Amino acid sequence: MGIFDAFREGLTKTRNFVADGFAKISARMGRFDEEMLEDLETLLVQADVGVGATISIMDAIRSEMKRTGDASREAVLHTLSVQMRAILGEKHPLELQSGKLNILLMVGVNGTGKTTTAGKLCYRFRAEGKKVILAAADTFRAAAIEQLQVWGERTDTPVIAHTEGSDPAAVCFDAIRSAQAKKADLLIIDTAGRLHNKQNLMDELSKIRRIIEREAPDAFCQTILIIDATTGQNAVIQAEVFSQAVELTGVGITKLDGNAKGGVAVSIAYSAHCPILLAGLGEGVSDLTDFDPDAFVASLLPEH
Ligand SMILES: Nc1nc2c(ncn2[C@@H]2O[C@H](COP(=O)(O)OP(=O)(O)OP(=O)(O)O)[C@@H](O)[C@H]2O)c(=O)[nH]1
Ligand SMILES: [Mg+2]
Repeated sequence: MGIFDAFREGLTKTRNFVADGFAKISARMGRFDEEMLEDLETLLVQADVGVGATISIMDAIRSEMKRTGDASREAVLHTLSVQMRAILGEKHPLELQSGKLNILLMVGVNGTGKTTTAGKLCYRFRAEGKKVILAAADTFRAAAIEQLQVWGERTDTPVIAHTEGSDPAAVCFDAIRSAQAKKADLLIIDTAGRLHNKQNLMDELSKIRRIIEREAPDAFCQTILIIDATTGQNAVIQAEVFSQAVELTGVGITKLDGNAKGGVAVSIAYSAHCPILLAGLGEGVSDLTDFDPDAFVASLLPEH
């Protein structure tokens, strides 16, 4: 499946919500009036585009209408699409550097999809012929270690794990040593779900970072915050707070499928100041793609 089709299929519920809402508003009259613009504003906020991004989009729509005198459905939709695209910025695919060890550190709050995304990334990079190792640095629950081991089996990837309750930084130490000995291309570290206000968990993350810097100073390390689209504006707050606490390379947004909250990507791009790298569009092993702003906007809005 091409990237446009993947987004289109994954974002069906959000598109239905936004496109149906837009159709209802624009069906009232041929031209947009102030009441219709206000309804469009409400629709965007309901689709989790966020208040800040929505205001900026609506300001642009109003001033473009004033400038051109064109208040048609097509003109409004065009400006909406251009503005969303501008907020989302350039495409930032997740890339590895060749000839050295790459490390991906998966962070985020509970249940956002860190382990699943780590597994999907294994699948993707194994398919590209890369030598990959998984580190089970979520030692909080035995089930978390087992869950990662299942992904290891599924993707034919070795998993470095200790027992439940052991030191996550020690797991990382062993995993780095193993990755170096095997000349692996990529080490993916799965961490425990943490709340940004839980100081001990944030400290644990800093300790992992220090181990990486000490033991693998030449590695190319990327820290990816995994956020769950279904949590709407809460996801935006997580992105803001985590980007202040740890040096984030970018964000992966999961669960863009199956709900009407896909607009949250626009909200995150508007407020979090860090690129969206990945999109989770389902639970399957191949339901992960690089975040593609063009495909995203085309999938969210009605045809025009
Ligand atoms: N529909 C859908 N479900 C997803 C996606 N990504 C993850 N999930 C599901 O979300 C649930 C939680 O995923 P996990 O990968 O266990 O999340 P986690 O962040 O590792 O959770 P903790 O380790 O408890 O912090 C699982 O049931 C996954 O199958 C996605 O892109 N789409
Ligand atoms: Mg997990």
